[in-house]
Amino acid sequence: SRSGLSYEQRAVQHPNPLVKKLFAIAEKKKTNIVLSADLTTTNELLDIADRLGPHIAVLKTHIDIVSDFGPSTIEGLTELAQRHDFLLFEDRKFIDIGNTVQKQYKGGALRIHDWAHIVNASILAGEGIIQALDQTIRDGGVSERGILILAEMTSKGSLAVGEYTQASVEIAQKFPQSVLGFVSTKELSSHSRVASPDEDFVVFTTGVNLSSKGDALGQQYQTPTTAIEGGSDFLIAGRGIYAAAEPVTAVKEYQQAGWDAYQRRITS
Ligand code: S5P
Repeated sequence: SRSGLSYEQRAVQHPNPLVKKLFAIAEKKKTNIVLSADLTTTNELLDIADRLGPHIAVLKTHIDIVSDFGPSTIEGLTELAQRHDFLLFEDRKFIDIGNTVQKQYKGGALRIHDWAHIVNASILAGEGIIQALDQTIRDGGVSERGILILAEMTSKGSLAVGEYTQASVEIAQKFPQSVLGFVSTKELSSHSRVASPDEDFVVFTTGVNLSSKGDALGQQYQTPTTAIEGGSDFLIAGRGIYAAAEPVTAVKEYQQAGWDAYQRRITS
């Protein structure tokens, strides 16, 4: 792991062009925030993306919750991602057999591969799912596409622990061209039996909130500081930011907390 280096140093050393771009954005905008923009209409989604775009490195969508989804949703997101320099992450949580997942990724009404730089997948069904997504990425004719493996979950009673999490790491290591890293609550290199010294998987951590410990449906939160101290590289936050009375003020607080914690980690 290279979690003790600056984003700039990691950008220089990383072999994957999409990860290089992600680290370069973090360094330039001084942010490790991934906004979980769980808004349910195109207008609300694009409005929050435009207002908070300058403060985030990645915008994470659940595109299937947008009630009026259509071409203008994607055109708007793509235009804002370029204008404010952030990446798009569709939180699709692919989980099916490889053949089905390829269709869900490339086709359907959502055409996720066309517009989302990053997607995530679970390994419940075995490594074929990652093989399938990897194949689509390598044959897809579009550069800058990657996968995060959902190696843990933040919800109470999650079964993605122990050997399951370890298997997530081992499958990631077999597909280094397209697996960028993990969605997990902490750094996972200790779960690997065969970590190579120059691998640098990126850790995205969800369940991040500055003022709440959880919700009524099992979500469990930690703070930006504890997440970064635990080895997280990018903080995924949703309601803590977009549902705040002043989302712009809130995103700046998360941005500062996440950035300061990362600087402390790499200088200590
Ligand atoms: O383990 C997980 C993985 C994910 S991707 N726990 C999560 O909460 N998520 C997602 O992160 C979830 O689907 C939601 O979009 C976001 C958390 O939102 P928040 O409002 O609780 O910050």
